[in-house]
Amino acid sequence: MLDRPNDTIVAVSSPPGVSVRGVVRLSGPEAIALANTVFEGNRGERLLQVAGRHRLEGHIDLDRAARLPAEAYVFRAPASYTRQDIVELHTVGSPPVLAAVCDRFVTLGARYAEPGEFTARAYLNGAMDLTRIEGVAAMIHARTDSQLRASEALLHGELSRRSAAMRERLTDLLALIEARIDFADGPIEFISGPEVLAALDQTIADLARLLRESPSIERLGILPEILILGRPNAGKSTLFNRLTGMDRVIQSAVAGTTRDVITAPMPLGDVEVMLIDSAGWSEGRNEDMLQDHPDVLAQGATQRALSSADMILLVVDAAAPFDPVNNLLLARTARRPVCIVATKIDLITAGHPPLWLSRVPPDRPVVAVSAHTGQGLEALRQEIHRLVFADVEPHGTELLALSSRQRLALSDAREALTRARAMCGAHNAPSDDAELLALEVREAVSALSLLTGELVTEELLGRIFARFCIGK
Ligand SMILES: Nc1nc2c(ncn2[C@@H]2O[C@H](COP(=O)(O)OP(=O)(O)OP(=O)(O)O)[C@@H](O)[C@H]2O)c(=O)[nH]1
Ligand SMILES: [Mg+2]
Repeated sequence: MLDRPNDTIVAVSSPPGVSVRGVVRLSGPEAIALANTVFEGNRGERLLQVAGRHRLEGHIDLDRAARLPAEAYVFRAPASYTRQDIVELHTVGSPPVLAAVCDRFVTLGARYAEPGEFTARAYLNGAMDLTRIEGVAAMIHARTDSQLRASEALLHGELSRRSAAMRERLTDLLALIEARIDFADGPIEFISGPEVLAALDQTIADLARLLRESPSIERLGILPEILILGRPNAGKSTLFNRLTGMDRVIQSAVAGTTRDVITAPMPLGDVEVMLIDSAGWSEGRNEDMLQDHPDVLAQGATQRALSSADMILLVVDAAAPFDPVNNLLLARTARRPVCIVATKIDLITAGHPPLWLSRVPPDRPVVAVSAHTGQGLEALRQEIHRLVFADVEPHGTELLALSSRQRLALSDAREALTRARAMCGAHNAPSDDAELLALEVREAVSALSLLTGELVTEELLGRIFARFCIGK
């Protein structure tokens, strides 16, 4: 892909599936000429005649039988995403139609784009640096609101800006240190010891702050896990199915129906969480059983989910007499966000909530629901949202998440500078060994260059672009 930057490439760049509008995108020297062969404006305008950036309403003619209403967007090089000529044809979002349009362009000499190839061209042609490219990749894969915002920050170059400022400071420092090496015996002092220390300390502090305050972008993409826990037959699977809108889990009046943990995404307003259904909990009983008994295995899976869940829904059958095992379960979930869900509320005569509901610890909110009538489910969703997302994103709009590659480059830079700092010794003066000092500062500069892609390897590019989908 990187070795054929002048092929004209084509791909469907709208999401897969049927939609009102689909987009076919072409980039390369022949993009406009190729689009010109199938597209005509409503007043007979031809794409080859339009200048600069232009939008035309018209139609696509694949053959005489079918005319598709379409809009063409022309972006002439270099004022385009890839800095090449780009044409986007927006037409009906039917996958076979969009495939037929792409096929036509391929017959005429275009090549199908590989995943990420449009963005790779933007990079190769200098329109974007690597941190912004990773912003695009992260945005494509964003599954949560916070991840989307973090990827936007990357895309808009927030990380490049911050690292460019640090690099500039270090490059200046390096020039002065090197001048001192070259003119060691001269009368001029190019930079004083305290100045070197100040520049090093400032940059080490900036790097440390960036590393400390930026969550990992991969972690932001992982949905928070909400475990449904409770005694056999409490109504866990029925609640799971209701909340996820799926009919995945068998629910039945026979206790012990669910044998393993089952997960499914659950929409929660504009975010998503991962809901986990588990087998009914039987405290104390399993120790006596054979180790490979299915109940023991099921409980093991629940236990693992319990240790990693971000929040727990403790499901209690409100229509049944209170079961003391629930108190043990509450104790097991101490220090974790827990919501007690009193199910089957439809079976209780109005006005007579079970007594135990009023006795739970005050920091454990209780929501009464009926998975059958839907009563209380909205209140439960709000409670989950509150407990899971209450403390998230203390940095607000400044949130800048880092990929593990970026984190590594920043840590390398910090370590090199820390070594340089140690060389300066305790006397607040830079070491006489200026060459070694210069070496470490140079190392930090190249780690930062690796971050934005000024120093880059084919392998690294391959890994980054592998995260893209076709058409981007
Ligand atoms: N009336 C009423 N019945 C419910 C409600 N929720 C669940 N049930 C019934 O309670 C029984 C047990 O439900 P399940 O969802 O299978 O319970 P579970 O906790 O998953 O059970 P195990 O997997 O065996 O631990 C079923 O007969 C459900 O129809 C509810 O809100 N109202
Ligand atoms: Mg179940």
